[in-house]
Amino acid sequence: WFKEAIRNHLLPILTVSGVGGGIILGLILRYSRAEGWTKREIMYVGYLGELFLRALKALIIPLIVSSLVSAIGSLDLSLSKKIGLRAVGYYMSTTCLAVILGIILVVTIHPGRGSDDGIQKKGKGRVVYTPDLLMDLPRNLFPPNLVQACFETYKTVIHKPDLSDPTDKHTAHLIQKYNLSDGEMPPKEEWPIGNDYARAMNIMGLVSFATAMGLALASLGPKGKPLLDFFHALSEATMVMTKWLIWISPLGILFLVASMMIEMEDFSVMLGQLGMYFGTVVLGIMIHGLIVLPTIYTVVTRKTPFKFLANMTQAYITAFATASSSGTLPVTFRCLEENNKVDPRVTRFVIPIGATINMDGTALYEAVAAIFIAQVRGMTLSIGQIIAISITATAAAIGAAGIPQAGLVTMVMVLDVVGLPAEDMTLIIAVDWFLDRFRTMINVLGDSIGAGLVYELSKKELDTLGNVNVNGDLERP
Ligand code: DAS
Repeated sequence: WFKEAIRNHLLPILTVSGVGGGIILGLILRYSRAEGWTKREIMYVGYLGELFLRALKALIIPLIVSSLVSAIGSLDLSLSKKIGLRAVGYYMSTTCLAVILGIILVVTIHPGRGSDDGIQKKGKGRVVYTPDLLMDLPRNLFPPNLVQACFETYKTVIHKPDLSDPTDKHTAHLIQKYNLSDGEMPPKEEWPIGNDYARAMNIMGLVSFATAMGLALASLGPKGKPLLDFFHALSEATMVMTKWLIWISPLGILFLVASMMIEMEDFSVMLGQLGMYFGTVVLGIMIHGLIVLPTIYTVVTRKTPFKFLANMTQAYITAFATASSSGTLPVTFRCLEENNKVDPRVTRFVIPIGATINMDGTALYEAVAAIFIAQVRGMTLSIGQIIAISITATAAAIGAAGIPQAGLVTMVMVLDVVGLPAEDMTLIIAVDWFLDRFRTMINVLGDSIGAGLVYELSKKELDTLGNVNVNGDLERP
């Protein structure tokens, strides 16, 4: 028991000590030099953390594609199409509701308040940081960023943009990315238009391609098995790599927090903001989990949800403790089938795919976090950017796997959509491991209610399906 407890709780202990160590190291460094730090030196302090973030970025594409293709490819399409459509319809609608709820809350509560004058804006009044890409190259040696590095090398070294000409689209990108304080930021309307949408649609495109590939493999049946096994193995391997990264994260967090402590202008404002942000996420999760989802269950099944929800308690507790929807699967199955008497033919079909693509808690969290960071940076987001964020948060939640802090991995792409650098995750990384437990609990709750709901609606189809034999496999009629 003791070993199990340590393994389950060692990571949070390491993460909290990483944050604590980062704060102490950052304060020592900050007050050890009266003349302050240049942006480049701050970059050196945060360097290991930066590498950690780049490694996270490198995992995004393999994680999303493999977890989606592997989950959807395993669907048994010969089963009732109606059950599948009901399940996917429920997943998409509840995920969208979660994102909309998150955006309404974060825009009304405005947790990033207090830095409207952008005091947390990076690089304000700092030494000009020239984009020395040769120095940057080691940071970019991960696949997705390699292309970006070449592109930036072209723009900076070969193209040599004239920084005084704000209409040059490369200049605007570099000014924004490197906080160059030479030329003032060009007015918003001159920035490269549409890039927010473009990036959001890229990610949605990736998710829809992976979904289509999964459905194609599922429809191929035995012929698709070799390729499907490849994606299963890729998914397992990517999750192992993500777990390795998550175990290294305390070290990365230490240096990221240290570099943030050096350059942060006003602690009390930041702590207040972080508290408000934490409250916003938990409030959203509670509203979604205790009001929205049970209401949907009641309206659709005409039954009160209390008994059903009470029977799932063990699953919520496991989800909170492990911060992993996939890790909670065995308990979710048992609670649904033994306590709530949901037919195994439905749970076997709905739950495995739900654990991967139906993550309401994560979707809400990604939207809130990205908009919160923009607020802290003093950025005013246009409605178009908020729509781009909601599209990307939905795609990020669908693509995230049900493992600890998977939401952190996909958060990088939500920030990227509105041009926020991945380093800005440092603002929320300190509380992410704890919020992960809340969002995982809601992810599992959403999957369970989905199974219960689909079961209630599919009773008449169930006699057309096969029976589940003693070892839980489906036998067609
Ligand atoms: N921990 C993930 C899960 O298992 C959720 C997340 O990281 O956002 O659902």
